[in-house]
Amino acid sequence: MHRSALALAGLLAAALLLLPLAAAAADPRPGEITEYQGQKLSPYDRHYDNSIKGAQKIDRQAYRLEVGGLVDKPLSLSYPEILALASQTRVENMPCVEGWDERLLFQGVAVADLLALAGARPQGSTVIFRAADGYSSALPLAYVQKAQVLLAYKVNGLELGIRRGFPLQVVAPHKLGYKWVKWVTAVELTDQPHLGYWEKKGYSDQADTPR
Ligand SMILES: Nc1nc2c(c(=O)[nH]1)N[C@H]1C(S)=C(S)[C@@H](COP(=O)(O)O)O[C@H]1N2
Ligand SMILES: [Mo]
Repeated sequence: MHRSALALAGLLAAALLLLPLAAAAADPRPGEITEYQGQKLSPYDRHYDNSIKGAQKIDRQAYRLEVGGLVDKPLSLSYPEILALASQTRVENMPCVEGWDERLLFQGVAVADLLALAGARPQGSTVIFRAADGYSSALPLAYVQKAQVLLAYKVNGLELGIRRGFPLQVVAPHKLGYKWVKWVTAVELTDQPHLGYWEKKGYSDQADTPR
């Protein structure tokens, strides 16, 4: 009894000592943008990783983004080819169902532009995003166009590292985090509904968030 009370007090003291360390924001990386047009950004570096199979290592030279499905001219784009396309830069908030948010500055290519480039056929209604870890998620084409969904290659001004989803992460404004596919390898236009990894397990396919 006495000993366990002492041990408990020791644990509490240790926790109190470590608390300020855990709460302190990570130092920004060299060149990291921390504020944009008056908005404070979440840090690029954070400690958790909730992805289904951990970070995926994608070879920069061998990488191709496939854009296919209901298109007339399927694309197979290298990383430099993607960087050479017209891009957009925007702050967006990503809310996870686990209860946390990240407000980050993204730069990337509009998925609607890629589909137009590939000659999207009019019967396409759903856009599927597939990733190197076998993960997938889908979004309605109308939403992809209206919300200007991006395939981002930069976060807070920095190239996406392997934990951030190198080379590309989906940026899906006002949708929950599980729509924000990382390590994207393929974009597929279809006229069929598609339930992604978490959607198949019962999470909402709409995944709308008021935030
Ligand atoms: N390929 C892939 N993408 C994924 C996931 C995953 O497991 N695999 N997890 C999703 C979930 S549930 C969330 S909340 C976000 C987390 O993104 P972040 O690491 O950029 O914060 O990634 C999403 N994209
Ligand atoms: Mo999530």
